[in-house]
Amino acid sequence: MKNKILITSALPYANGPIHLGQIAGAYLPGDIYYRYQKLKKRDVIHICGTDENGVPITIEAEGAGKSPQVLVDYYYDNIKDSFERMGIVHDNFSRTSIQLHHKQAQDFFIKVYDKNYIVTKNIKQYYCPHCRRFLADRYIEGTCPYCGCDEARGDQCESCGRWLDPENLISPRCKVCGDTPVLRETKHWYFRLDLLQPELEKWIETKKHWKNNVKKFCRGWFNEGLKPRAITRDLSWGVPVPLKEAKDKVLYVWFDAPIGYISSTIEWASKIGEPDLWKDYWLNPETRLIHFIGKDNIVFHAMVWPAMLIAHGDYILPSEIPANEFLNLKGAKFSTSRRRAIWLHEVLDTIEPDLLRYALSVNLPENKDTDFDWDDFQNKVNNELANILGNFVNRTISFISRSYSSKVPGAHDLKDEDKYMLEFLLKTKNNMEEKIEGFELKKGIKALMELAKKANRYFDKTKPWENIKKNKDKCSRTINTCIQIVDGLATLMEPYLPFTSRKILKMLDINKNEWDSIGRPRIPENKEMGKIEILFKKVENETIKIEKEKLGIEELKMADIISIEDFSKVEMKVATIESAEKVENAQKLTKMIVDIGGEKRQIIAGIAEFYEPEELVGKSIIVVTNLTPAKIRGIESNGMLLAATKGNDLVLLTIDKEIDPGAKVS
Ligand code: B3M
Ligand code: ZN
Repeated sequence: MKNKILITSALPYANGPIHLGQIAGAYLPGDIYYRYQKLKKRDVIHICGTDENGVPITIEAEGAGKSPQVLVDYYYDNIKDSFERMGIVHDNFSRTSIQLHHKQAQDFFIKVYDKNYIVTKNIKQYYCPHCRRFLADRYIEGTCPYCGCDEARGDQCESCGRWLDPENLISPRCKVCGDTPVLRETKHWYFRLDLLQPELEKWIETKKHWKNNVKKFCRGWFNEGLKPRAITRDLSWGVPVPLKEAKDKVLYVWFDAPIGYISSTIEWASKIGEPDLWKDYWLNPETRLIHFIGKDNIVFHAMVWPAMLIAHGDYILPSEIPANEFLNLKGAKFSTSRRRAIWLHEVLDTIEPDLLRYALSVNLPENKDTDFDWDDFQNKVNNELANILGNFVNRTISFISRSYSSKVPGAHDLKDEDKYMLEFLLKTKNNMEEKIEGFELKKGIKALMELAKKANRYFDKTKPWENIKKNKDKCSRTINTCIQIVDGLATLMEPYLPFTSRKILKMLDINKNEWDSIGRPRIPENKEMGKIEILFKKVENETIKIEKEKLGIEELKMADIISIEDFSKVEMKVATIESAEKVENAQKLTKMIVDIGGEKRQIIAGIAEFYEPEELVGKSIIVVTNLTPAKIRGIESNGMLLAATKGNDLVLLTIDKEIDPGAKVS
C-alpha cells in the first residue's frame, strides 16, 4: 500500500453558491474519506479551491451586471464559508484566479506544447452577428444530438453527460441574445488526445477495480476514437495563453482547472512554511491521488486530465476517481447556472450540519441517481438519527447520571451477552474500514446505525432500570458495556457526523477519538461524565414546511387525470394586480394585492425571479379563488395565480382582451 494520500474534491465554479447536489456528489464523500484517513493516522491531505476562470464565470457575471472579479470574490467567500459551516475540511482551499495558478497553468501548457502535444488549427467557429463576437462553448445552447434535451450547452449536455462540440448542437442559439449564430473562420490551439489514446487505454486497463460508471464512459470514448480538443477560447477572462501569437485568447477552463489541484497544493506547502512539501505528493509515485467528483466531471478527470499528465510527464496519475451519480431534486438535476437547487448556506441557517450530513450520507448517489426530498429528510433525522443513535447515547449517559451520580460503574466478569456487544463494536469498526476504503460510504454509515440499533436492543433486553435494584452486578456490566459502545460510536461517527462526535466526547469528558483503540474499552471505572446534552433535536413539521416553501414553484406536483366534475370545482377569475412587492428573505416569493371584482385578496407566489414588482402592477391575471387560504413563510396567501412554466422559464397567464376583474374563467 502506498504511504501518502492526496485527496482532491472537484473545484466548484465560483459562479453561484454550493447546493446539496454538489455536496452529495463530491464534497461530503471527500470529507468523510479524508476524516477517516486522518483517524487512521495516515499521511493525507485534502485539497480544493474555487474554479474561477472561463465561460461559466463570464456568463454569470454578465447576467448579474458585475465584473468577473467581483463575482468570483463574492462566491469564493460564500463557498468557503458554506464548507466550513458544513464541517467539510480542506488543508487548503485555493482559487484559480491567483497569480500562482496562472503561472502554474501556463508553465504546464508550455511544457506540453514543447513536447508537440499541442497544435493549431484554423477552424470555423460560431459567431453571433448580433453580439459581434465568437461564441465560446457555453455561450451556445441548442438541442443535444444524443438525448434530445433542448437545453444542451456547446461543451456538454448536462442531461446525458455527453461531451459535445458546439457544431453538434441541433438548432444552436446564442445564449446571450437568442440569435442563430453563424460559422466564421478563426484559429485555436488543440490538445492531441488522439496521440495519447494508446497510453490512456493501457493506463485505464490497470484500473480493474474502478467503478463501472467511470470505465463505461471511457470505453465509449475509446471506441469512437479520441480526437484533438480545442484548449483555447476567445475570451478576456481566464489564464492567458502564454504564446505571442495567441493574444486575446485564454486557456479553456477545463485545461487550467485540474492544474488547480497542483497550484492549491503548492500554495498549501508554502503556507505551512515547507515550500517543497507539495513535491512529496505530486512527484512521488508512493502517493495515491484520489479525485472526488460528480459524474458530469468524469470525462475530464478520467481522460483529459490523465492525458495532460501523461503528456507533461512529471506528475503522478490519479489512482482512484470515485465519481458519484447525481442527487436529484424531485427527479430534476440540481443546477447552479439554472438556479434550480437547495442552497447549502440557506439550509444551514435553520438546520444543523450533522442532520444534513446524515441524511445525505445514507442517500449518497453512489451507484445510481437518488432523490432529495424534505419529508424523507425529516423521517431520517427523527426516526433514525434521533430515535436510534441519539436515544442510545442519551439513555446510557442519563442512566449513569441518575443511578450512579454521573460516575461510570465498573464491569467485572463480563458475560457472553456483554462480550458479544463489544465484539460487535470491533466488527463494525472493521466493516466500516472495509467499506470506506472501498468508497462505499453509504454502507459505512449503515453499519454504524446497525450497531446503534443492536445496542438499543441490548439495553432493552438487559433491563438496567430493573436490575439497578434486582441485580446490581448485571446492571453495572450493562451500563459499562454501553458506555464503551457510546465511546466507540463517537469515534466511528466522526467521519460522518463530526459535530455530534465532538458533543459526545464532551459528555464523556474525553478530548480525542482514537480509531485504532476501538474494541479496547477505554472509559475507566468511576470516570465522571460531563454535562448531558441532547444530541439531535427532532425536525419539526414547521421547519420542513419552510424548506419546501423556499423551493417555491418547483414543489408543485404533477397533476393526475381528473374528471370534468372535479375540474368544475375549481373557481378561476380574472384579477388585476394592484400592488406587488418582494417578500423579505425569500428570494423567490412575491406578495401581491389583487382585485377580483370588488374583493381584494393577498396572494403570495413564487415568481420573484421572473417578474419585478413594478412589471406586475396593472397586469390582468388568472387566479384560482376557492382554495383554502395557505400560509407561506408565515404570510397568508388567499388564492393561486396561473402561470406557464418550462425548464427555467415562467410566464403568467393573462387575458387576450380587456374584461373587468372578477370575470369568471371557464
Ligand atoms: N468547476 C465543474 C464543477 O464545478 C468544474 C470542476 C473542476 S475540477 C478541476 O462541477
Ligand atoms: Zn448573441
